[in-house]
Amino acid sequence: MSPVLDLFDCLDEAPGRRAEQPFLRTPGGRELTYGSLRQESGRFIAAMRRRGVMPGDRVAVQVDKSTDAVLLYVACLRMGAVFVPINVANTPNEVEYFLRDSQPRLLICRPADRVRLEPLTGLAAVPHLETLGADADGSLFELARQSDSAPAGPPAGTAGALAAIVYTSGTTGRSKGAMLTRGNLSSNAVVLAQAWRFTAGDVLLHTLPLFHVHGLFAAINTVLAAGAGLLLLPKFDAPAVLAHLPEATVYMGVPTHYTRLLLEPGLTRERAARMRLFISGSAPLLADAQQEFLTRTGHAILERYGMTETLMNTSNPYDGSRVPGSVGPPLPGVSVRVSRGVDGEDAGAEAEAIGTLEVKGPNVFAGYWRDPEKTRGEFTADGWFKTGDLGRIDVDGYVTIVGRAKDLVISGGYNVYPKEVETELDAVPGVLESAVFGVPHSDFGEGVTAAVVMRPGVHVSEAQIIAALKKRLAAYKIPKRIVVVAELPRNTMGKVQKNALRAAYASLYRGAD
Ligand code: MCA
Ligand code: AMP
Repeated sequence: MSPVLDLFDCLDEAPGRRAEQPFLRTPGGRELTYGSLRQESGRFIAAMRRRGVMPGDRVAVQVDKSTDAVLLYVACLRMGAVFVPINVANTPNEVEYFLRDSQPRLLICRPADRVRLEPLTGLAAVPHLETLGADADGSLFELARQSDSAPAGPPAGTAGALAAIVYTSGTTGRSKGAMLTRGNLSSNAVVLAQAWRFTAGDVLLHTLPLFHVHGLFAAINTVLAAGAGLLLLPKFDAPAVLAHLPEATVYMGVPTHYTRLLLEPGLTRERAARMRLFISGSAPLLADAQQEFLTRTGHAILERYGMTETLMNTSNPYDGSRVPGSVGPPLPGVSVRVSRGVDGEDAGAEAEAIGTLEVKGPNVFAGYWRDPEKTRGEFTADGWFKTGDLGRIDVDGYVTIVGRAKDLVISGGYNVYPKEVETELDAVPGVLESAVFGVPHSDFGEGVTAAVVMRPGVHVSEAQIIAALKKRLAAYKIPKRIVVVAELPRNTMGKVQKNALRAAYASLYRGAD
């Protein structure tokens, strides 16, 4: 593959890009052209420089989704700062860990969170705290408003320079910062824009959060790479999506978005008539949902497969067969192989063998922030990244994910690592031990579920345990149900048998969601 131009260094130089080309619009009436994207992000660059932010400095951001949040992201990338997005659902306890680990020069939070996050900046030695609201407000917004738009400066870096650190939990329960480079972001955006046939005439209806790879990189960077437009909604809401479909040409969502859209009688062929593409990812899309969507709208949802550490790996084709249940062939420049678990032992020759999927390509991250040991453990000796997903590749090169080797629950497109929840559960007074697992949930795909063993003679209610967890963990990680059991099922080695728990509680949410 030829080297890819840096997406952010050449923001306004892309072929065919004109300053008056629309970039972003909100239902509230905010509009940005590509010219004003450059101008307004330049004000955020100036504001951050006034707080001493230099290329390579981390900027941690926990703000509501808004036009200014997009401008701030673009500003960080243009000036070579390292963007560290934080889910707004994360509790101060979780945020403190991200700050201590990433050591940002600047933390930007919602105006209302300033009081509760200020003490953390002291604890984690973060030099500056500013705020950014969703309604053109906040101290950083004011600082930007009072600043002249600054140029990005010299090209921010080589393909290997760090662009973002995105935290992802792990099997040990401790979050790790995935280091994504400018080359990772640029190459993936260019490949996706081509694979999904984005043009300057496209409008992406954007309802995803801005603190994950899907809403941030797969969505916004692909739009930037094509010089296309965004219709930015503050969050996913099925009636709002239907209301705005006629103004858009592309939609990207997680399977829960599609299941919720299918519950709307207004989802019809006529509503979707102007759309050219619906894309799904982050979690498995059920073939039934795929089929029903096709019947209702005439559109075959295009499913793709990605990861925080690798950005997008595979995609069903734009032209050609979009196979329900498959995530499609590897994207151009990306290689995927099936390994049977021993480093370097490629099961590819044995057609359709199931094993762990391993990935190589310009999309694969540079490792975990300040954790070379963990990084080494996630790569094979011959340099492939171990995804922890189980899959097979058919004779036409299509990848199908059949399960996960990693202990992970995906709820509504959010990853929940059981170990992190178990650690907090075990710390609740009265709880002796716990096991967290996922079982089918018609809205979230999988529902986070816990089995707990209580200390003898102690009674703590499910509601009390949930209240204790909510102080520590983001709400989407909280088990939807906690069942009290006399003991956890274990194998002869003493290991908890989560399969047995998944089987025993498989119907827990049937009819209840
Ligand atoms: C919200 N809640 C959830 C979830 N979302 N519980 C479990 N799982 C969830 N995903 C809980 C809240 O904590 C709250 O609980 C209650 O539901 C209502 O919250 P609200 O914010 O109103 O929920 P919602 O608006 O209905 O959100 C559901 C959602 C959202 C729209 C599906 O979760 C979402 O936008 N998901 C997308 C996540 C995403 O972008 N993933 C990409 C990761 P309580 O009432 O108790 O407070 S990137 C990735 O995976 C890779 C790279 C890839 O391939 O893309
Ligand atoms: P994250 O760590 O949040 O980036 O989530 C990445 C994980 O989401 C992958 O390792 C897969 O397990 C899962 N995932 C993403 N896209 C898909 C998909 N289309 N089908 C099944 N699982 C997916």
